[in-house]
Amino acid sequence: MNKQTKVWLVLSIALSLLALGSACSGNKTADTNTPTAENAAAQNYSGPTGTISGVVSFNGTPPAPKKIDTTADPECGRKNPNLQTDDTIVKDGKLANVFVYVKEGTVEGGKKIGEYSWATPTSEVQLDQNGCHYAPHVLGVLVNQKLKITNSDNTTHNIHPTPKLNAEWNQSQTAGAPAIEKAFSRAEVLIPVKCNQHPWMKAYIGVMKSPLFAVSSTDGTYEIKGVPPGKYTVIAWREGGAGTEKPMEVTVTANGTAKADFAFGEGAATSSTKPSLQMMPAIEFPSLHRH
Ligand SMILES: [Cu+2]
Repeated sequence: MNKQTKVWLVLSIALSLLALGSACSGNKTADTNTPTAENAAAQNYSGPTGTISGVVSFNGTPPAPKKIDTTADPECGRKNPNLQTDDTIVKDGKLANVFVYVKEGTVEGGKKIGEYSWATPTSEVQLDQNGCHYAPHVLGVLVNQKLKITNSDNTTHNIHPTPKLNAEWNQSQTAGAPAIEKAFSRAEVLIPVKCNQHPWMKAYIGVMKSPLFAVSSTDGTYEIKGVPPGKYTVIAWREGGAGTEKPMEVTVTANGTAKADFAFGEGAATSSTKPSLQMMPAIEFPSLHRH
């Protein structure tokens, strides 16, 4: 093969690669119709992951749930005659409704967890109003993920999130009205939600940029799957006042399970207690718009 042929060969290979390349980017452009799919393709973590799991305890005697006076709306009393406060749900010393999330940290290899992005799930998260009570009481969604709010009661509710970083809104939902679909565009941990009709109704929504969060169950357990190996600050957040948070340093290995148990209540002051509802954005991810 002479020199000229070689040059020609190299050139044609380069040209074919270019053509291939533009075909690919053509596909990606089409994907931008689903805004986060593109981010996911470009920035998602793809490697082995581990799990963070643990149990949230409540030390000492928990405050007894109080019966709620529902006389203002007889329908609430009829459907849910034993309605009680739900800010502290403790069973056998284990605390439910604690929001546990990876706040920050470094993935093995040196990149910050905030440098990765996750696709917005196409699935929706449901918040139901049933018996003049929000269910679930504490929940998480990803930024821009659909939140579907339903009314299972024969009365009118008025859903009213009071965020600090997102836009505030409130909306009435009569009995039998279709679901209200909403999303939050900015990460915020956590947004209190109230009902303007029933002052006792409260819920909390964590708006997250990553799915690295969980809510403790009635047995106090939680599990966060899909965590890239690395070292992280994990926060356990519990409602009350402006919220109380407990941080913990956690090391996650590939395919391993890191244990992180938390405790609230009396004598559980192993870590700082500070208001977290003031300005506690979730992991600060950089903006990943490509265009
Ligand atoms: Cu209500």
